[in-house]
Amino acid sequence: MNLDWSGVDHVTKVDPAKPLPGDLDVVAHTDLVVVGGSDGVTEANTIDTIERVADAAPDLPVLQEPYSGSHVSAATVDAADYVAIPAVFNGDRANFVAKHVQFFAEVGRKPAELLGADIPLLGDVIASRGREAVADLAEKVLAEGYVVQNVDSKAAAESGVDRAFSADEVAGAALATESFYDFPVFYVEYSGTYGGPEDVEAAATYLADTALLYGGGIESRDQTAEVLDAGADAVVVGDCFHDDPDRFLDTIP
Ligand code: 1GP
Repeated sequence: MNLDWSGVDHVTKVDPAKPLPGDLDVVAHTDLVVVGGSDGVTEANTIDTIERVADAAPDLPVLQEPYSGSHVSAATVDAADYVAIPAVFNGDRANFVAKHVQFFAEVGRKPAELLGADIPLLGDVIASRGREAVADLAEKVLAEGYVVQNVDSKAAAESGVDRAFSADEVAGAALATESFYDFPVFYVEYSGTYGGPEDVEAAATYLADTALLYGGGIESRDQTAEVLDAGADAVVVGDCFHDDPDRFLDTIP
């Protein structure tokens, strides 16, 4: 599954565990919202955040980006347009393979609980309706190849990252994302600090069909421009949306 990234060059990452800005209407200036964080996220605060963003900007596409299957439910799948699931190349095994197997095993085992489908508990009917319910979720799943480059961030701690990749390794991860894993998104994550254009340039070399996102420390239009000029399809802005709405508006290209 992929969304149409043409026309999306500014993404806002809204953390359900952080207070929202007083004037939430500023969110309408972005092109797409990702709801997710690295600490303190729950199903309940995810739904609340998706609903508040939808009230402020009804036409904005919203991705839920969980770091645990416990954030995903029938209600969140229903509320979000997509469920973006990170696979962290420089993370530990849990964050490239194990969490995903666990999540999809849960979907297969309990599709009714997860997806809210009314599934009779008998024979072949379970199998066929269960597959339909799973297909509903699969329609919304968006796999993201990730590199987490700020080893001091909560995102690094959550995904078991203890070493940033070199630019060559970032390029290799991007190439693998497009030509081997076939994920629709590659995400260079510098969460909390500005990483500059180098990794984006390295990744962009190998990406033709994969959307290239950069997030981390963006606080100005100049930084947005630098990252987009380096080859990113979109920048992702997080902290400054929560902390300083005026500065946030200055990151819009
Ligand atoms: C975090 O990439 C996003 O997941 C955005 O980073 O919070 O540093 O803007 P910042």
